Amino acid sequence: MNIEELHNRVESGIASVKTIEDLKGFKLVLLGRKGLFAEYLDGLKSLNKEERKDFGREINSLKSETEGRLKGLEDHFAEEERKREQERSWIDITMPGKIPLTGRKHPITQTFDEIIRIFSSLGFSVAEGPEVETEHYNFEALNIPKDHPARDMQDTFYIEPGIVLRTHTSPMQIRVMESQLPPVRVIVPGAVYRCDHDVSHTPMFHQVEGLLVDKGVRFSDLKGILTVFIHEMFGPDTPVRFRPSYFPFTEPSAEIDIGCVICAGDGCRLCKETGWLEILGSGMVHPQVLRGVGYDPEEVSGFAFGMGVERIAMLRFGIDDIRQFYYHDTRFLSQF
Ligand code: 2NM
Repeated sequence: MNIEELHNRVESGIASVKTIEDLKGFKLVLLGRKGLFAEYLDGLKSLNKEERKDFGREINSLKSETEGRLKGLEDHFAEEERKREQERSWIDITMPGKIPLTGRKHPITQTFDEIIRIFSSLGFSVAEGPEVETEHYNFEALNIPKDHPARDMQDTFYIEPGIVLRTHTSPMQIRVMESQLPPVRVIVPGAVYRCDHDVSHTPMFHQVEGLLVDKGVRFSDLKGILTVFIHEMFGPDTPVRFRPSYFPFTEPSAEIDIGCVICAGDGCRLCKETGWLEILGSGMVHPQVLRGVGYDPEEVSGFAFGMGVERIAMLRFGIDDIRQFYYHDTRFLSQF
């Protein structure tokens, strides 16, 4: 019985183990039921009692030493596998997350919302009406005579004779007055259409017009309400100026300017060196318009006003080309 040889086979076997699979195979060869150690222990039977005791002790001691070393190797491979797994599943928790794309309101919608919020707080209700209108509601009822330049084919989109795309939202104010008695306190937001297209005009744009009719309404009411609106919209320190003007549907009429948001009155390209920006048209509703809807101008009076939403949005957000609103470029629109 050659213990030396068994010893050598253990050593060379362990030295050749490179992987966990090698180890399993080698373990079977050494320690399996029909393995080398089993064979050696079996061989003890052919020895006499004395030799059996000595060899038995040596084999068993080599066996338990070998088992220990194989266990050590097993632990070593398990630890290496654990490290590899850790490496594979490592997550850098300092990496920035993926930011989900979120939609947002169009700057024109945001501006509508703000205008509506302010007038709602002042007791105005909101009415909307048709974009395809009759010439009667769009012009006649508003005291715009047949030969008025606003009627020109160049400005108005005609659908068919007598039917137009509304050029302002005022026809809806007429419809509101026809449908109820004073007091009337309403704003009309919506899309309007004019045949015009350049840096400062798009063929479709948006307006909010407003109307207040009651007993004893005076020009000072117009001034008060619209000054509050401007100070809410552009800040409480915004300078306001009322300038005489003309509209067929109001008398007297005034255009309302605010101090230039760019140069604060010093004069620049935006305000054409005047220091002022026009943002509202307004006036006392013409007696002819009141009579047309069946109101008695001796009994009631009112003021009306109108503003371009794109223009207000451009001033609020510092946008210099109105067409930017309608290119649908989300890189542009997502800035607001
Ligand atoms: C403006 C300016 C001044 C206006 C007048 C009316 C109505 F229906 F009462 F006659 N609606 N809107 C009006 C008045 C509109 O926009 C620049």
